[in-house]
Amino acid sequence: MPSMAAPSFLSSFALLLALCSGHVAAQNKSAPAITHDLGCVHLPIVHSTNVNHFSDKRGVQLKLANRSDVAYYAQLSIGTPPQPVYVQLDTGSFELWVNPDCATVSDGDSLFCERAGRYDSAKSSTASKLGTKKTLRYGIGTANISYVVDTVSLAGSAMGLEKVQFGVATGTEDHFSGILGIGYGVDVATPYRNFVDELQTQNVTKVKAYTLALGSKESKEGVIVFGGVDTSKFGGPLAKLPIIPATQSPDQVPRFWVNMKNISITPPNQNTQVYTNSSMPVFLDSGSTMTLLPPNLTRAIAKDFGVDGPDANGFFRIDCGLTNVNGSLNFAFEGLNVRVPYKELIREVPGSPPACFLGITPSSNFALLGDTFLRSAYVVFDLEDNQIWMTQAANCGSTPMALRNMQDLGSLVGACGTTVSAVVTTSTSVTSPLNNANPTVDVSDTSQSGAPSTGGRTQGAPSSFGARSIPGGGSVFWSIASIWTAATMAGKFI
Ligand SMILES: *[C@@H]1O[C@H](CO)[C@@H](O)[C@H](O)[C@H]1NC(C)=O
Ligand SMILES: *[C@@H]1O[C@H](CO)[C@@H](O)[C@H](O)[C@H]1NC(C)=O
Ligand SMILES: *[C@@H]1O[C@H](CO)[C@@H](O)[C@H](O)[C@H]1NC(C)=O
Ligand SMILES: *[C@@H]1O[C@H](CO)[C@@H](O)[C@H](O)[C@H]1NC(C)=O
Ligand SMILES: *[C@@H]1O[C@H](CO)[C@@H](O)[C@H](O)[C@H]1NC(C)=O
Ligand SMILES: *[C@@H]1O[C@H](CO)[C@@H](O)[C@H](O)[C@H]1NC(C)=O
Ligand SMILES: *[C@@H]1O[C@H](CO)[C@@H](O)[C@H](O)[C@H]1NC(C)=O
Ligand SMILES: CC(=O)N[C@H]1CO[C@H](CO)[C@@H](O)[C@@H]1O
Repeated sequence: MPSMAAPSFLSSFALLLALCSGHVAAQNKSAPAITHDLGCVHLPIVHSTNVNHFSDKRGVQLKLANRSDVAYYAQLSIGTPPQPVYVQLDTGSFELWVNPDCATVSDGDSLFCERAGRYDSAKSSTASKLGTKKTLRYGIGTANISYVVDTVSLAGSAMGLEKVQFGVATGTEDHFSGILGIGYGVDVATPYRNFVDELQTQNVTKVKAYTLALGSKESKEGVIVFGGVDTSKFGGPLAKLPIIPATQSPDQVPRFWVNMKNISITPPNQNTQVYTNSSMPVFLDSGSTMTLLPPNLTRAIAKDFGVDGPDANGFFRIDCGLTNVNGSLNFAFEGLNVRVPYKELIREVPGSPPACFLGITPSSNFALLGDTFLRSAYVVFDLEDNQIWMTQAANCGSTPMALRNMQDLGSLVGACGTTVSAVVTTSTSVTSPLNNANPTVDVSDTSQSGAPSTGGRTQGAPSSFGARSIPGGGSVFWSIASIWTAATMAGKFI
């Protein structure tokens, strides 16, 4: 039996301070900070405030640092002494790896890449190399990794994990940070315990579950709570959606597949219209900047945003003025309707003038809800009971709490008030007096024929996601960290 006790440097307050100074030193070494998350102003260990529902010290809170709206990161500290590294949080893949080759990405991305931090196993007294290698293939890019086992702690947290297996890249293409795959792990998608498995095995979390609140574009900061929830990031109850078992899912890969009932649009005049053929299984993918939907559906939505066709890269360029229009695209699930405000749906690429794109791109191979959806949702991923708990995201403070068991979620009510809730209790449709309708929003699809389009999806080759840059758009890299190809999955138990 390996010793599972928390390393002593992680369990003392003195070393919490050491972690903080390590953090500052790294910022100092790598010139301008990539995050404002400096210093240890709040104790990042989650404390229970409700002893009836929550155990103490069983949730771990990480701050997410956004990089514009391209991808979402968390900071890990790896090794002894700890080396801070930013990794992209990816619900759609399964493994942790670090040290991308920053020379293979574009100028703007390489700077970010370098500042995200690197891990050197030679500088860690607790590192051991396993001598095994693997190639990971993503929707965009590949990574060749060698496996290492080392201590991993959560930046700014006193919680730590010993003997965590992860990859150190020996060569990568098109990756500007390492990736923290937080999908299914041991016995499902990986032959070893992944990061989420280890959190539970080493009793850092009580449950194999975590909560993702990416945060709105405006708030620029979200939170992931491993083993717990943040009740100040939603209002009202959560709706429970079963995760579709891999064997019944469109691509047979164990992802967070759920049944989407329909998509509708609510323009400023409040005249909500449901899109035809918008009922289908979708998976929740924080590793994808964009939401991917079938071409016909994407085109119908794009039309309502005033654009007829995609550009050469498959993106729908839209009027940036729409970010100020009070409308929403709504994603309905059983008992739940998540409203995504235009502002959050639209991908704004900085520049002069800025360019704006519909946050949905067409894909015949995948239906996934990426960051352009997830920013507006509050999602609990329960890898134990294979459930998603979801509602509208809100923000009324910070109340991270640990979960003792997943059943507690059934009676949990968010602190932000029920007016922000997305959970449907009656089927009354609301029609309010009109605001001034926006002339660029032309709702044309009014019918709904609910044939779920489940058939025929296969895992795509990376080339099916080829469009990665927008001419003249500067650094507009987008990410699909998580679409593993069939080759990657086939090799998963090697
Ligand atoms: C984790 O908790 C369980 C149940 O309380 C206990 O049996 C086990 O020994 C603990 N493991 C570690 C590594 O502390
Ligand atoms: C880091 O900060 C310390 C103290 O603020 C300073 O003395 C040192 O020169 C800095 N190092 C670099 C590489 O900037
Ligand atoms: C990964 O390794 C394979 C096999 O050795 C090699 O062909 C490929 O070029 C490597 N890829 C990268 C990005 O280093
Ligand atoms: C909706 O799906 C049906 C059945 O697959 C198809 O015949 C029809 O053309 C689709 N409609 C649109 C607008 O894509
Ligand atoms: C897409 O729409 C066209 C025209 O409405 C229709 O003919 C075609 O069947 C649709 N494709 C799918 C996959 O529904
Ligand atoms: C947007 O529309 C909603 C629903 O009608 C309304 O409650 C809200 O006040 C509107 N906001 C603005 C800024 O007009
Ligand atoms: C959309 O889905 C929701 C949730 O299942 C359902 O209540 C609603 O009736 C659906 N709308 C249409 C037009 O199918
Ligand atoms: C920490 C970080 O990278 N924050 C950035 C989040 O995104 C906005 C733009 O939307 C940047 O201004 C922040 O610097």
